[in-house]
Amino acid sequence: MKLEQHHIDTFNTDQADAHARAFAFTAEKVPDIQYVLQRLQEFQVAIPSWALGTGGTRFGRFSGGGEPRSLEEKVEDVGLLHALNRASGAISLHIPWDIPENAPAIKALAAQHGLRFDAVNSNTFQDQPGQKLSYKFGSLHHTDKAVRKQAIAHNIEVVKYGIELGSNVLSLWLSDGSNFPGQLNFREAFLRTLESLQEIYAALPADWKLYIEYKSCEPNFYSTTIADWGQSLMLANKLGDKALTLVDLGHHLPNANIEQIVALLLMEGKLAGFHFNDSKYGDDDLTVGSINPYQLFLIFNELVEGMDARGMHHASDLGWMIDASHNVKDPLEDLLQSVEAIMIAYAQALLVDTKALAEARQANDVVTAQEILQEAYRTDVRPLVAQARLLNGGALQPVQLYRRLKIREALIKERGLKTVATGL
Ligand SMILES: [Mn+2]
Repeated sequence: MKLEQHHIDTFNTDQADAHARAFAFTAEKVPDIQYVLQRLQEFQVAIPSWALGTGGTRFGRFSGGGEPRSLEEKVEDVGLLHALNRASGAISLHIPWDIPENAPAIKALAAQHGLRFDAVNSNTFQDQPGQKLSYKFGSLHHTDKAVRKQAIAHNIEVVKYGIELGSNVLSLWLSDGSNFPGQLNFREAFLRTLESLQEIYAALPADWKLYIEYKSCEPNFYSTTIADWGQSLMLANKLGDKALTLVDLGHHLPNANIEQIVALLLMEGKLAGFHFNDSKYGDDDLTVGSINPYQLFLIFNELVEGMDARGMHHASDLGWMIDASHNVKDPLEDLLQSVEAIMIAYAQALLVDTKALAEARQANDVVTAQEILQEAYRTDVRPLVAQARLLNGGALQPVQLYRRLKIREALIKERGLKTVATGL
């Protein structure tokens, strides 16, 4: 299904007066409102193809109905999100869950919805039907060279699909690790991983990048071969300029200071971008901003400051993607909430009085420094985000309109109640 622009326009007209009052109230306090609106209008967050279906846990999976049955339907779902919020203009594919059989046709379909293809993701954390060798004991770090070769070949094949789709990033996450002390020689596992990555890196086209994601634990419970940003950065530095460290918010040990990690990776020119989600305990894959919105704001504050210091373009010089899974929510509603939370945190970061903050820091005026950050964080920027969306042709209230138009009901009618999208 495809949304008609008149549905959005009619809905916006109904809300126009209330929105205009709220926008005027906030905008009046923003010194350069045009700058903020332009940045918000440009900012796009990629939607992963695996987040469009209801996810499960190791205990079970409860599908919600109307889930996309094919890659084409996944593109249509992201098209719906983008029509509503005008900030979801890219889709990130996971191979082999979503193999583009006919790349020109899928590219054309995406273009119809105003979408481009973001990073392509490889998968060596599970065995596929008919696969010759198993990844039970890892992939790129495996003790058996034949398994490593198979995993390397898979990554190079993913790049090939990406080239057909117009992507220019291979995003890589390994579940490689160990479950028990003694199982693995850490140093040798790391060096085997490096050697495998060198082969993949050598196969990258000149204009491509390799994002190396890290994760502290799970599915392995004793060690992960790329466990933290230091280990990822070591690999990225050894590989070369095209290799960068990807930060997934849920992949840290509890209470890690992620904003500090981000600031330093950015300073080194080694930050690839983000996988957004939220968590309370571990890699919980919760809706962005649902647990710790202040942390999200502090991260964006470092991103904006750090990118400005390096003269980077906020929207296009880092990779922005959601990486989450939804057990109990309608995935499309969840993604709308997640993108909204990201836009809110970004808008708040754009409001920080950086000059006053630098002065307060120089003078060691701790109270003023904290006040400046919290002043921005406590500003209700939702009308600014809504105004940017309105200017882009999106809906003032995407979730409300999604429900009013009964989009999920229409998708269930079209696709059936018992559809299960590929993914975890
Ligand atoms: Mn991730």
